[in-house]
Amino acid sequence: MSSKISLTRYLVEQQRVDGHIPAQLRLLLEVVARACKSISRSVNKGALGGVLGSAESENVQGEMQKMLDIIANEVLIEANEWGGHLAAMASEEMEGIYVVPNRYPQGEYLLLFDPLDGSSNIDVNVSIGTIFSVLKKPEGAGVSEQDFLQAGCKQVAAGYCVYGPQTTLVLTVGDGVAMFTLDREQGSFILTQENVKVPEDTKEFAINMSNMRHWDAPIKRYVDECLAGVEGPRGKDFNMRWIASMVADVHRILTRGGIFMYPWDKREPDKPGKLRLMYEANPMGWLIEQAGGAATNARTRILDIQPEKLHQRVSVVLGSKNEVERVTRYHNEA
Ligand code: P6P
Repeated sequence: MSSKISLTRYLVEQQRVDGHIPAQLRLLLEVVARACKSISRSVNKGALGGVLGSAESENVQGEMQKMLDIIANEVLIEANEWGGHLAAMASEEMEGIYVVPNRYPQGEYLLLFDPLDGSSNIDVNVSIGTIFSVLKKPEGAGVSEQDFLQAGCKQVAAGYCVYGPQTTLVLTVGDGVAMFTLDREQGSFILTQENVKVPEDTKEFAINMSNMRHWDAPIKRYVDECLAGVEGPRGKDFNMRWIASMVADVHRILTRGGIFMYPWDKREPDKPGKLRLMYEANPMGWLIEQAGGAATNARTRILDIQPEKLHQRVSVVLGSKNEVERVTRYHNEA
């Protein structure tokens, strides 16, 4: 019987065999995974845990917070602040960075996260998830928000945990993408897929179609051609999915291919898009690239974007390489 490989063993081997990740980064990732297990327990309790519904407060994005948003944020902060591997954290739910208190040793990594992405799905029992990204703190004493403003290509680890029919942790440390499914009886994440690959072509697109009248012409051209099906210029029929939970949509694409789009639209012309660069687009973009896909802002590679603000937004087109490149081509031709 093939021995089950736990997340711990996978990370130890990435550290020892491949010399790929330092011990401090391995420890950080194990702490994040444990925090995700704890969040999964709260999510799975739902109404029984008294954790559904609104928290009657707004986050820095001006969005109504759900109680589980706040719980997930606190779980990640409390799990990671004492271990000595982090200097500071940044979260979608907090305006400024959270510097590790002086009573704990400061480490060399920076952790960014969207503690519970897809909040609008919490109360209707649809998959949600935690997205995380790890950067190295620049040399020098202390830590500031400026230290976080690194392009996505500087990430040293990225991943998400999707809380769905299974709780699955998906991770890259720059050596491909691996998936770990939570074995609740043992309480450990077990390796269930490695060397994840996104097919270069697809027949499945994901976008919120209710925004169609607000899109720019190249996006409209691309979607119209998908809708035209086999009689249209693409010569094939397409399927559509939109879960309105980026983690769930990206997980489907990593599992069977597809293209995900949350483009700029004219409702808020001064904003490049809805999704956040640092703790949504960058980690998801790196995972997709590590699995052989592509991730752009409809024109240029997401991981090359030099951030100017911690919570800055970005347009996102990611997934099967040939489809993402087609969207870029249509923007260049416009
Ligand atoms: P809409 C969830 O709120 C989120 O940030 C992503 O997870 C998701 O892809 C998107 O917003 C859904 O946005 O406008 O379709 O509700």
